[in-house]
Amino acid sequence: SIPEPQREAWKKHQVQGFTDKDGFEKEVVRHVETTLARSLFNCDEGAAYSATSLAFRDRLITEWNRTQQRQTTADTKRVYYLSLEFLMGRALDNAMLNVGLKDVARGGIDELGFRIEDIIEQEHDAALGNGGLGRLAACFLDSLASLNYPAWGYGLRYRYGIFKQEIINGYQVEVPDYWLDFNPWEFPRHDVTVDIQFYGNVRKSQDDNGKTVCHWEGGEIVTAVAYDMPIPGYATPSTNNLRLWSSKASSGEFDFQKFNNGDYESSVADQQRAETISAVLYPNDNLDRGKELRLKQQYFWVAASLYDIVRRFKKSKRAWREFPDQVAIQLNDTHPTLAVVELQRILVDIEGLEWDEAWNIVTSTFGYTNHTVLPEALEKWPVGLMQHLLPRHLQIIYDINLFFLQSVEKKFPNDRDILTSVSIIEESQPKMVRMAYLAIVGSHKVNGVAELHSDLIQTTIFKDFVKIFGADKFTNVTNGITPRRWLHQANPRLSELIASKTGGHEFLKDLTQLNKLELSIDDAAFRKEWAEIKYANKVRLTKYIKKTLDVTVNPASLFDVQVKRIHEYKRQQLNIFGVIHRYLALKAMSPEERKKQLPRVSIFGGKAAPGYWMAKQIIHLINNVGAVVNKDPDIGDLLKVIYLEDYNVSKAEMIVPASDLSEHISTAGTEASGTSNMKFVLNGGLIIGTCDGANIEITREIGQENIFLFGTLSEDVEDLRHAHTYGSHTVDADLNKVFDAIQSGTFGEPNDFGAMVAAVRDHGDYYLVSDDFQSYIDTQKMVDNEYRNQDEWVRKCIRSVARMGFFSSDRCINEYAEGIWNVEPLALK
Ligand code: 7GP
Repeated sequence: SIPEPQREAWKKHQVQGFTDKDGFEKEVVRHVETTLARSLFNCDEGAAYSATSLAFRDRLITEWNRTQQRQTTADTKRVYYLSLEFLMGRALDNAMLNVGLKDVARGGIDELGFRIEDIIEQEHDAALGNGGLGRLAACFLDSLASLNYPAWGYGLRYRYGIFKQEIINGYQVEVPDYWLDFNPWEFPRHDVTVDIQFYGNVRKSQDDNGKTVCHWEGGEIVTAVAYDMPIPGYATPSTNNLRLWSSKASSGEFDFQKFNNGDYESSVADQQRAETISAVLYPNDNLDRGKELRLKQQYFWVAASLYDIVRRFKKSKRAWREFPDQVAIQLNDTHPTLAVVELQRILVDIEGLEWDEAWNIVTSTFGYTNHTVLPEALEKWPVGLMQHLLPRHLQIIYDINLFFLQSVEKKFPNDRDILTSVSIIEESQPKMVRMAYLAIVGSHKVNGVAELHSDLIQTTIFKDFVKIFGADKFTNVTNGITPRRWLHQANPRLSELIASKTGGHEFLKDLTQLNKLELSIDDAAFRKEWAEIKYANKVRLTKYIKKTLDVTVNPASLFDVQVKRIHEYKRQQLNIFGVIHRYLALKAMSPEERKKQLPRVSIFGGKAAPGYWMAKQIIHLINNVGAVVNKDPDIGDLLKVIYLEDYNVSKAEMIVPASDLSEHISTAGTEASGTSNMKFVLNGGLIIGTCDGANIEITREIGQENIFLFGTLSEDVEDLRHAHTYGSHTVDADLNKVFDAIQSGTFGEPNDFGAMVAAVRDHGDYYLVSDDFQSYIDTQKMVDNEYRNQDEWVRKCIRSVARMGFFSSDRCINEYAEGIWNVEPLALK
């Protein structure tokens, strides 16, 4: 650092960042003219977006520097959130609002000849995630910064985020999402690199004291380069860091010999092979595919992150046993579990600690969050692959397992069954490493993401571990969402109305303040304004539907929305069968009877994993139903079926505020929590849902009179599945009529949907669509009836919003901080 006498010059010129319109405009013009090398003659909306973003980025980075400096001097404990996915969405609007300068920017941009809304729309979503788990990580970063926790996110800088979805002739088509063309929000740190080793072999030697030391040698080296994204807190200068690693060939790797021999092609090929590691996000949600490149990604990211964390710790010159006092690492599902092994390797092989001492440090450092009980999502890696790619790590895993099983044997002598059931190595053909078990053994706390889910992991998939470690190791932290993005940013008018009734914007920092809204519930003018805002949000979505799909929908209809990844367990098929049932019923009515019906728009959106055939069939059926229903003159406004292409975070910000009713209808016990359910209710929409995930806690908070629950309970699911397979399984008449319509070609080629129908009718109906169909239809009828009474409906919405305070990710992060990480906030002075 700079010596004391010269620091004066630095202090004098310290960047301050703009605070008013003039200052903002000056920064924008400077960036347009110098950074972008343009002028007022060729500044289009894209350039105006870039310059605006750069102006805000400059501000953020000064706060970032101060925050990091403060954290280093205070030498307090930091949290590291390791996640393979961060579904951030757009950054500009969020930065403007969190810094509190959106109005300043609006005025300035207006004077420079643009509209702020158009500028915001220029930004490409940072879509480095699939669905729930990735978006949760993004909400957590917002809360960590807003609550002044010293925290870093660590992830991978994919060149291609989640694919862009196009719907062509009713089918999903995937298009690559190259999002890095120009990204003003990242700082490449070409000086922060880590060399990561793969393959090779392990050599043993004796040190001076006769102790065996392992050396991992040979193999190949790939370099990790850091890219930082500043994460601004809301209404606080605290600005945290999201560090994403990008892979490139190490300078040693670039084969100059080959190059000089004229084998230019193959030396470039080596380079490309290295870059492949961070090239693409695996597009699966709730599914593990076990590809070698995926394991490479995991180790690459985990090893680079740990190297960084350890390097930072070592600067403090503290003793190793103090590591867990300085560092908490959260494993976002099992994807980063190799971090457990890597830290043990660093401590034992490189730092020379004894095994037990090292293992104590490791287990005190890590916490593990489980996000699903679906068996197809639980990660396992073949022992052979692990041996090949990470030979030393496999040895360490075997040792961890050995010591663990020895402790189990002591506790449960002569119980062979428990040993096989909890072994980290599954004795299958081929043998597999069970990553969830490794994560449990390597962490001091394991949590689920909603009460039901946390109960289920403790009584089903991890029940033997509860016997071994005791119930204290297992806990629940119900998910939450950030009210900044999901209310203030997505629904500015509602946010202002709430502010006017609750005494300012305090609720954005303490969401429980929403309860003050109940005091205004009898105020007719307030309810009227509330309803007007919902209507305006629906009009906005109506225009978008017209523009993108050329379908006219009536904004006075009930907007019924299901947007999320397409998955059989989430049961979009139940929804579309219900839509078909409604269509058939309308068709069978007389014109007079039809006039009495309530118009409804069924809106779907979401991506299917490219390899998930059945999910793609579901998308196809929804689109085919839309094609028939939307142009049926008998139906008109009474029913429209809309498939919104390429559902993502920025589209969610438009869709969520426009919903009257949203669907969260998973088979009970399958949706760990769900988080969009919280977003919809927070925006004044009611929900129809099953007794699953966080729906249960939402019901407890808002009252069962404000939610439409239906369907099988999770404790009955097993018996029903058993009965389907071993008893006689019949499908009720209404659902059969739906199937008949599909199979008679009403919605296109019947063969296309044969497997979908057969899954329910002939193949055991694993997701219990037939069991829940009738109660679903009946509940939808109740929805129609209740929607007719608009005054009462609006009251329900207001009451629900007033009671949603619990579901802020701020509450959630405070629970992690206290119960798992043991970290304290550290505000800037
Ligand atoms: C999701 C769960 O499906 C969802 O219910 C939950 O709200 C969300 O995590 C956040 O906790 N899980 C995933 O996205 C996922 O891919 C497998 O889990 C690792």
